[in-house]
Amino acid sequence: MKLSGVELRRIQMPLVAPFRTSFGTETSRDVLLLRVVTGEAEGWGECVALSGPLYSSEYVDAAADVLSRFLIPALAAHGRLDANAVAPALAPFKGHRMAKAALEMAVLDAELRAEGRSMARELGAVRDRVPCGVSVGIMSSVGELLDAVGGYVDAGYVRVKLKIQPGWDVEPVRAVRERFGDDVLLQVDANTAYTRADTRHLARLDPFGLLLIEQPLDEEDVLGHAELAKVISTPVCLDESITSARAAADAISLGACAIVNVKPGRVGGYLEARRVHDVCAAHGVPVWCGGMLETGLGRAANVALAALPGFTLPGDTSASDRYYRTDITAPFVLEDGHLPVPAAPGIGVEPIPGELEAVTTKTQWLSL
Ligand code: NPQ
Ligand code: MG
Repeated sequence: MKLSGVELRRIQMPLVAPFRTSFGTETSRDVLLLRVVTGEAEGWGECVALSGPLYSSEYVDAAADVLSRFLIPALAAHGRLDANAVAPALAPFKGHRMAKAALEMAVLDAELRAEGRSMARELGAVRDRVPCGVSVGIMSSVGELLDAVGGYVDAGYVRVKLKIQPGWDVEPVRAVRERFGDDVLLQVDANTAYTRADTRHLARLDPFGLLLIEQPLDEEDVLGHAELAKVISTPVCLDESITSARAAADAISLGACAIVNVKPGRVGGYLEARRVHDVCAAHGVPVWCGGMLETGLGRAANVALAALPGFTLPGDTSASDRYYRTDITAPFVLEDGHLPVPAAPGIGVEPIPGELEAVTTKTQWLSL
């Protein structure tokens, strides 16, 4: 493929309700989209970086900057190109995995559309629908949390994940177990809010039969997770620490995780995400697909990834209306707790022009 240009488009999507995690509260999602234009087709990429460097070191303005000043010009210098060549072409630039992932996603989408192949087929999907979980933010009271969880259970979500932090952990978990019973698949996500000194406290979650505890400790404290895993009975799952397939292999070898959350943006793209899946499968480690409050574009690609055979746990691939009243694509709607895997060429969905325009705050065209 020959690239003719890339459009960077910033959109602002209001959330249906504030989303609170251990690192902060968001009421709106500031997203960077890429549209790659080639001689044969166009492709869409979505950058999952947040407005501030709170989940990881990346943030949207930095992603737009590194894309326009370094990553896109480096691709342009390559001449003819396919999606497999994107990561090697960008490898001289350190870090910025979410920015790289967005660019690779857009090139992959364009390539697959040109060839009439779906992302699901390309990645190796073995299912045409995937079971869905939901991530439930920190609330101001347990009563409010129980109402929220009740709504999601009624909507059909097959798994519930509670965001936790010191002061909001044992009590909400106990309350959800008491109200909804032992059969609900329940897990927690701390987004690095604890330290090794909290080991005894985290062991208090053991009696609740959680599926997993996600990223209790610092992103760089892989050894700490291995030490913690020896003491607590809840399986440890890593999110922030897993930045590549190699990081996944190392963490598994160290005994730092029994389960891995796969997020394509965090590892530099869907092709590396598939390698994380492969490494985990080779070690018998179950994986599930994480979420970054994607629009329908990123959601479509995530659902395709979640259809791979090693994704044996329900992911954070929720329906569009979990986060957005109006999505920029046709909405993903929960059917019997599942989302359908798009089968059309590329990511299988496209923005609705009017909806996209309505949320756009800025566009920039880079001619190549
Ligand atoms: C996680 N996602 O697994 C992330 C964190 C995350 C679905 O829990 C705005 C505010 C956007 C908070 C994107 C889920 C966010 C956000 C992702 C948190 O750790
Ligand atoms: Mg997480």
